[in-house]
Amino acid sequence: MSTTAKTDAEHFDAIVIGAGIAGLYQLYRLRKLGLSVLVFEDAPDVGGTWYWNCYPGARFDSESYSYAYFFSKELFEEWTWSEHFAAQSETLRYMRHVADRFDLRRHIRFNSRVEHCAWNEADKTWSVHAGGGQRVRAKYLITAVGVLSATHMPHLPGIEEFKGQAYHSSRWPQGGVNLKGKRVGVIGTGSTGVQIIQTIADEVDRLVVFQRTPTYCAPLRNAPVTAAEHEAFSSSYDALLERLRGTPGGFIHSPDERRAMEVPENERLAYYEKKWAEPGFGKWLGLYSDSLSDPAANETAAAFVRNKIRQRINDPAVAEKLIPRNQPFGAKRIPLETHYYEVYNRKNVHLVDIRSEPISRIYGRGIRTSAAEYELDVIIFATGFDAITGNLVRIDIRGTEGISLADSFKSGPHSFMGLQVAGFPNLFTISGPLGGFVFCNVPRCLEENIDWITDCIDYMRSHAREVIEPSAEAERLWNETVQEGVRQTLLSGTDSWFNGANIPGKARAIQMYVGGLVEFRRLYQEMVSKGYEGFEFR
Ligand code: NA7
Repeated sequence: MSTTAKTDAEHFDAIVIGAGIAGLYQLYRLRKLGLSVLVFEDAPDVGGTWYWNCYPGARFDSESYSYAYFFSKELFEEWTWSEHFAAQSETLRYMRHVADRFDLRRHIRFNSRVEHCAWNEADKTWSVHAGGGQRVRAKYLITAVGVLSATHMPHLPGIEEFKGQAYHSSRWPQGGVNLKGKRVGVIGTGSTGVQIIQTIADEVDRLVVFQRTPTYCAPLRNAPVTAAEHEAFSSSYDALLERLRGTPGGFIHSPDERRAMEVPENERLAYYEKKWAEPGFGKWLGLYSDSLSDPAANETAAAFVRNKIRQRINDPAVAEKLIPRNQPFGAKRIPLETHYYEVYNRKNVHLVDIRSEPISRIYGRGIRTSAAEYELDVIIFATGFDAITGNLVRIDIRGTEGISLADSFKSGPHSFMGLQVAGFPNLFTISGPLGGFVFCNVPRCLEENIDWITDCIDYMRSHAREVIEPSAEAERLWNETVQEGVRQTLLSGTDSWFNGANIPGKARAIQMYVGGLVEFRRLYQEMVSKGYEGFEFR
């Protein structure tokens, strides 16, 4: 039985931190197992990333049907997505529906930020302190804190002097912001900046985009889902699930097995054109098998995309600023866009390349660069996230030796398969660092990660095991596997949130296993079949 009453001595089987996509499903699974579960959620509602990121233009870059939960066939079949790539408001509505349909809310405490967690070796429990003086204990602590949710706000001098409105995209006011007729500056041109810029350009009086690194963007090609398409999707649950489980990233897209240079140039270009014309990530994840590992193969795709970008921009000088140089195509996540490049053909839009014209400070009326002053009413920081580990290290989590997770990760994250961290018993980290449940279509990975955790807890209960923790040696060997995988790709050489390079002071280290979900599944299943090899039980 669960209780949500607030007393000092509250004890649960499991505490879950976060009520986003992961937290809701983890709650559902553990409750089914008969555990008492309490979920702490910082926000006043469910949704996680999809609650906070309500900025203009926020939407999926995965196909809606592939992003939905698959744990309930009935849920899958009864929900109708209105667009192939749904907008944030629709996704949040879906998540609220899931919370209500499965009666999950009564186990969730909203407006409750977890501040401190400490392992007690004596009674083998976690004590958890959350906002408002809440104190609880639990045998298992599960973080469902999101991969992209710890806001990265750059330290720009003078930021506090700005007299207008300033927002980070991931803390956008829930009621929206009226940008009509305003002078708006956007800092950041990753997926978020791109979505904002293309959405607000024709509404604002003047838009100034501050770009540090140009990014390869590719067309999303969104469209409404027709009644016939909905019919086809909702009756294809089994086939779709099988397809998603067979691709490296849990997306519907998978690469052509051939190597790029094996394919005659004409045929290769025709293939790139075909992918370009299709919706979604096929133009990134559906290229050749060596597109993200062989520089020559990659360059064929990069040149193709550079050409596509150039064709869409009227002013060649602006085009040159927007075209990435010395950067492999797809070594960081590709923003999918709708008329993004055409925005720069508008008279009210100005692009500032802050590598050649650096921001010197923010001042009362706007942003000052080395070359000019830009007067602004609103500044939007689309500057991304301290990804994967950010929200873990912002909570004071103390393991067996009293060492914090933040200190433990100082020289780079460590874990065994992203599932657990040595020194932190009975702590399960959903989408944890160095794991194989990160580089993917997020819900597909999360469901699989959560199924693993739930099965593990079930195993512990049926085998009278109280504590599970990976060995330091297992972590060391796993890290070698991760690093070996990364060496075979172009990912580590490109600055991005994949390797922590976007956060000043963060150890630059790849933060995830990149060998693909299919191979990762094989590895973790083998580990389980060998009696959870690499873990120690007490
Ligand atoms: P990203 O992809 O990390 O993009 C952040 C953007 O902000 C990127 O253009 C950065 O430039 C820029 N940035 C970051 N810090 C600064 C400073 N200090 N000054 C100027 N510009 C800066 O985050 P998003 O939110 O767009 O997307 C994250 C993921 O969410 C995305 O991959 C999808 O999976 C959904 P940089 O490139 O680092 O030079």
